[in-house]
Order: sequence, then C-alpha cells, then structure tokens
Amino acid sequence: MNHLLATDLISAAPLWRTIDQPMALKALVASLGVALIAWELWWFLGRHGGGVAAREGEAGLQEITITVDGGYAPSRIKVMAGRPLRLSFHRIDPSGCVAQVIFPDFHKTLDLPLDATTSLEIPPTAAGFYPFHCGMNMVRGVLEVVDQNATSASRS
Ligand SMILES: [Cu+2]
Repeated sequence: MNHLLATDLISAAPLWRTIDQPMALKALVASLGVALIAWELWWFLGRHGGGVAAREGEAGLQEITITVDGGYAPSRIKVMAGRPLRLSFHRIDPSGCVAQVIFPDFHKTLDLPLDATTSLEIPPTAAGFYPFHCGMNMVRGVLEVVDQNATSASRS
C-alpha cells in the first residue's frame, strides 16, 4: 500500500497544466515590454535637445549651473572626459522631492537647500553616461561624458 509503483506515477494527473493565452494577449504583453525598453533607452541615451555643454573655466575645470525646478534644467549635460567638473545646483523648487541629488556612479549625495546654489566637484571621468537623480529617483538627469578626440573626429 505504501509502495508507489511506476505505473501510478505515469497514470497520475499532471501536477500543472499550461494555460494557453490568446495570441493577441501575448503580442500585447511582448510589445508593451519592448515599448518600455525603448522608452528607457530614449530617456537615458536619447538626444533630447542634444544636451547642454558645460563651459570651460580656469585650469580645465568644467562648470555648469543646473536649475532645479520640477526637474533639472538642463537635464542632460555634456562634458569632456578626463577633466574635472563642477556642477552647481540652484534649487528653486520647494518640493522635498528634489532636496537631494544622488550620483550613484560617484557615490555622492548632495543636499540642496532651497533658494541656494550648491556645488559638487566630480573628478576627471572616463567617457560614458552617468545618470543622476533626486532622493526618490523620480527626477532624473544624465551626465554625458565624451572623449574629446571622438568628438573632434565626428565633427570633421
Ligand atoms: Cu524625488
């Protein structure tokens, strides 16, 4: 009685069964996923307005002021690789949401007092995209660090 025979296992009802969803639903879910990925790529890597280049100050220090008001303006900042950068955030938005700005790649968190300009220095960096965001990851921007040689080559 306690012995389970091989024939019992074979004849037993399957433990799971496949529920076949309609093709249209599968297609909808798949295309929704693709759309989300596309949107994410556009958000982080897309050229919305091409980005704003930092100006170059003394001793190769790149500087840019970002206005914090419901978002970062500019939100896409173009800087040169291998040179120090100073970002100044001018916060005029009273929302607590933007009271902090975080640079995950640089392990830096900056508190932004209201109606003030707060600066952050970022050491020379390799080319790439470095996103930054508010404390809750709702307001976002990106640093686009470009190789100087690559830039001049693409211009010619
Ligand atoms: Cu936020």
